[in-house]
Amino acid sequence: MAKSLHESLRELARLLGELNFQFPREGVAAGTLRDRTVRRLTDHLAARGRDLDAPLVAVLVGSTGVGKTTILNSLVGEIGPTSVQRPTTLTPVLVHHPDDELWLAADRILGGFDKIRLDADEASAEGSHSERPVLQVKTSEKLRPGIFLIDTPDVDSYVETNRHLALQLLDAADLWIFVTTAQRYAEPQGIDLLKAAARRKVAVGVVLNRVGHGSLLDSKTGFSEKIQQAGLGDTPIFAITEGQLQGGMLPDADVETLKKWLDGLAGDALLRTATARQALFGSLAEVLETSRKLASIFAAEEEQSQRAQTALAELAASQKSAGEHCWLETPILEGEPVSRFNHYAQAIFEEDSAEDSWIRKRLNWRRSLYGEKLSLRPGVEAAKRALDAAQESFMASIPRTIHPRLEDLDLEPSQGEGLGEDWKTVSLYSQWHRALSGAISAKQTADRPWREETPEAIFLALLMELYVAEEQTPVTFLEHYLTSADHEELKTKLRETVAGSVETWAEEVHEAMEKLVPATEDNPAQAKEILKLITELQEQWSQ
Ligand SMILES: Nc1nc2c(ncn2[C@@H]2O[C@H](COP(=O)(O)OP(=O)(O)OP(=O)(O)O)[C@@H](O)[C@H]2O)c(=O)[nH]1
Ligand SMILES: [Mg+2]
Repeated sequence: MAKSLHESLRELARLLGELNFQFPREGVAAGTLRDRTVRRLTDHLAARGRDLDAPLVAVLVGSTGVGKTTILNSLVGEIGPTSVQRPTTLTPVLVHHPDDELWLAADRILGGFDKIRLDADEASAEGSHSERPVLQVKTSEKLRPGIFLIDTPDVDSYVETNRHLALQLLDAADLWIFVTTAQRYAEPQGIDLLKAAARRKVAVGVVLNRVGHGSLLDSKTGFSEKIQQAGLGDTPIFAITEGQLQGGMLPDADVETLKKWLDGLAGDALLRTATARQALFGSLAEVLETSRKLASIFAAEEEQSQRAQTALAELAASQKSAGEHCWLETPILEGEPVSRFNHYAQAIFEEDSAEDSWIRKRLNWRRSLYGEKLSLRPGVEAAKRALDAAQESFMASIPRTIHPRLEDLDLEPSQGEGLGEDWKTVSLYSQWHRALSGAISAKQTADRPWREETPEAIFLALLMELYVAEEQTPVTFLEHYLTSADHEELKTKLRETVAGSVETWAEEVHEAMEKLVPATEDNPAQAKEILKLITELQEQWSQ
């Protein structure tokens, strides 16, 4: 048996909700768009798909200070505060006739909001601790049954939560009542909103507030042109002339035609259902289009993931040779180990060249006075410190070479363009970089990869380097010290030890990076399931 519209929409919301986008996107993060689409499906479409005859959800929407709250108060009696302070309305207020109360219970309609009754006692009004945004709810006998009238915060607000709240309400509404003034109707934000309504095919009424005396015809004609240009045909315009407010409210006569229009929509079951259906299918077409885009972006992540793997493999190879180079170039045979060696060699030289036992005694006496011991140890310790410093600089070079390579990967698919509105972007690149740096610094603090004898081998190598290269080296000492040593073997051993450590590190860093490349094998299958459901929905329900 075919699924009901309600069931199919909930299924689509579930499948979209499982899309775990892992690659960065230009402009808008696909994840944010996914969340908004899921909300539209659950808050509005699935709910409407089940209860087409529920009261119409009508939102008063517009910029701050155009008079939305004043108009609502004038229509239904004083509800919310109006003010010269901008913006005033921060929490949306829903007004309904007492007969419609049950529709709001059990979240059948506007399920994405926590409803707090303004006319209930204080205790229940304070009871909300959920993550969902709050909708204050009030009843009014002045409103007909069949409509929920909602006053929203300013849709183009500089306050981010206001913008998001207003957008979320627009997404859940069946009727947009766009409020503007004679001075502000041509502002681009308002025109964009009208265009969005035209795209969605949602029913719209517009209120042109604060029209100057004698300029009604001019204002109405000018605004009407803008409305036509935005693609909205026969939208009713309710003009309200500028006048004195009475107790903060407009005289009844000024809102009479608007009230009649709303009463007419609420009271006529056929008209109401037709309006709800229009919003449902208009929004559904948009949501299906967006879902299709989300599915194809998600499927494309599989290919991006493979590109990342290939790039990383290339990177690992070049990283290895860069690492070896870095090691061989490192000034391990300079600095402190060298001066330690000179000190040591000088002492041995002195001892070696002392002709009689009395001089030797004096040398021994001086050494014990200054606490000097003729020992390889300080030199080996110095070599160890030099090795530590070389490791630090090798590790530090890894992110410096890897990060630019990641940016070169160009992981932005073209389908990602133009999806966004005003939703916060999330940089997954930065998360990726942070995770990589974390993996590298974890390696940095891990145990040293060389064996105990490595510093000693380095110190001995130092002896040989000086023996071979430096004229002023105490040759007799070196001859004495190195008579039994096999130089070539020692040098080879040292190089092997160092190269072995570098290779291990390069491999470990590469493995850590590979783990960071998102696993996307299931993406194509998940996307396919969504596309199949979209096709079914289109065949069954669209047009
Ligand atoms: N004189 C006169 N003042 C008005 C009229 N409509 C609104 N006002 C005043 O304009 C100011 C803003 O009105 P509000 O109703 O708070 O505007 P709003 O659209 O709800 O604003 P936000 O809640 O910030 O989005 C208030 O001081 C109102 O008293 C009108 O028709 N005539
Ligand atoms: Mg307001």
